[in-house]
Amino acid sequence: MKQSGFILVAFLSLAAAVGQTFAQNSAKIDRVAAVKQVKAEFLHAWNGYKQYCWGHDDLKPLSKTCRDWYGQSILMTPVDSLDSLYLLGFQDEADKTREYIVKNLSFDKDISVQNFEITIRILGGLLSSYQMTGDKRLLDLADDLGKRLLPVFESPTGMPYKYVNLKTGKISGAISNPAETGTLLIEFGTLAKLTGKTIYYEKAKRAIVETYKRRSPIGLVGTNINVDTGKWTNTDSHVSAEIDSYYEYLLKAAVLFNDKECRDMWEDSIAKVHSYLADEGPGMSKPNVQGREVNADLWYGHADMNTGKRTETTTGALDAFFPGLLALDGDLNRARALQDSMFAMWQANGIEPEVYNYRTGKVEAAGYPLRPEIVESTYYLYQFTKNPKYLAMGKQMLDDFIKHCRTDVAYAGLMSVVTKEKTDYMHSFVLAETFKYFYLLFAPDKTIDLKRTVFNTEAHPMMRSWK
Ligand code: DMJ
Repeated sequence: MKQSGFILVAFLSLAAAVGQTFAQNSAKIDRVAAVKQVKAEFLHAWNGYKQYCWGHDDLKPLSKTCRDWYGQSILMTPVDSLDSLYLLGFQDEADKTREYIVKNLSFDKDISVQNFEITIRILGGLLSSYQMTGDKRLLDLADDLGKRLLPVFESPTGMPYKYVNLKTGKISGAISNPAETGTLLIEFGTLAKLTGKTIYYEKAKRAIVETYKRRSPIGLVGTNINVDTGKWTNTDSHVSAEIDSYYEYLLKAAVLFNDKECRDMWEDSIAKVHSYLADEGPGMSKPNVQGREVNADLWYGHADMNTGKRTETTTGALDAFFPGLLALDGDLNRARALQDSMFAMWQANGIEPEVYNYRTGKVEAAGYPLRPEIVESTYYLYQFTKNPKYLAMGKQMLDDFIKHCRTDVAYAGLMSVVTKEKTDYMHSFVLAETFKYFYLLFAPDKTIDLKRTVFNTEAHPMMRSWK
């Protein structure tokens, strides 16, 4: 357990009271029934993708048309979904999908892809499915992909360019961000361990170290950085989009690879995040848009990375990974308090927005593209506390998710959490992550051994199968 200040202790009792009331008001959750429900809904979404877009990257569930990210398919949804199919127990479907992937997926394509997205979704998906099945063809695909992505690291700083052409190796995109320069080590490191090719580990490790090295004198990182010059082009610091999973991978690389340097970078960084980004204490929140009080007193906002001065009091759906990360680190006091805040943000509109101002209670970006982070945190909180309150929280989220986002053929994001108007897109992470974390929350406690397994940021489980 980490240190907590006086203020933290004071408001935690309030947050705990809120949590208790919620737990008391919640009927006991029937986990077996919830698992059944999650599996049925996962299948509904998967079948919709299959019916309308099999072989393409993603389904557009309202128009029932398809989207390929780069004009030709790299089987985004099948690869991203494969380990979920296995984990949720759809063995036959998974085996058929695996055969399809192995026969049809080729990276010998003249397309310029985004290294970060391809790494977390495709490389991560291939590696976890390889570990689940032992099918060496998946590891060969991962190795081929890894080799084609390697040119991204050839910048003067060692931090990766954003894009690379899979056929020619041509790189582009010098203005990047910590999430894209620092969210690679779990996948490249695992690839190194499984193939014996240490270069993968070395390149991704250097990228995260070089990002850390450029932290400000007060220990924060900004939003955008030029990988050619190493200079920041946007000094806004936070735990949200473009930075979030940089912090996630500092801790997770320490856990998965027992990497002491990553552990030290994490310890140093997280202390600075608490110092400069946390807003804590009673009375933090204003009444929400529907006029109800938001009972939560720990939030993480934005500050300038050089001065530490608060710039925004906004959070959102992406930030909701943070309670789970704190729980993984053993910081359960903050994790519990922040999870209560995030759930309050969810409850404000019956589903969470992309950007929420916790001082004013205003929704500042109303979309909800079916993000998983809050469910992920609920899963970690339950695993590390065994408090049934988190099962009840998760069930509420599941019911809201189904109510507002289900369509006749699959699931659709929301244009606005206020109006609940839908948008014509189902990201592959719905099957890779959102349903997986719902499933794991309600599944038997030991389904995943969190001592040996780390989830990459796309929820692909990487198992420490090496010494
Ligand atoms: C996913 O692709 C990953 O979780 C990533 O880290 C953030 N964005 C989406 C889900 O919201």
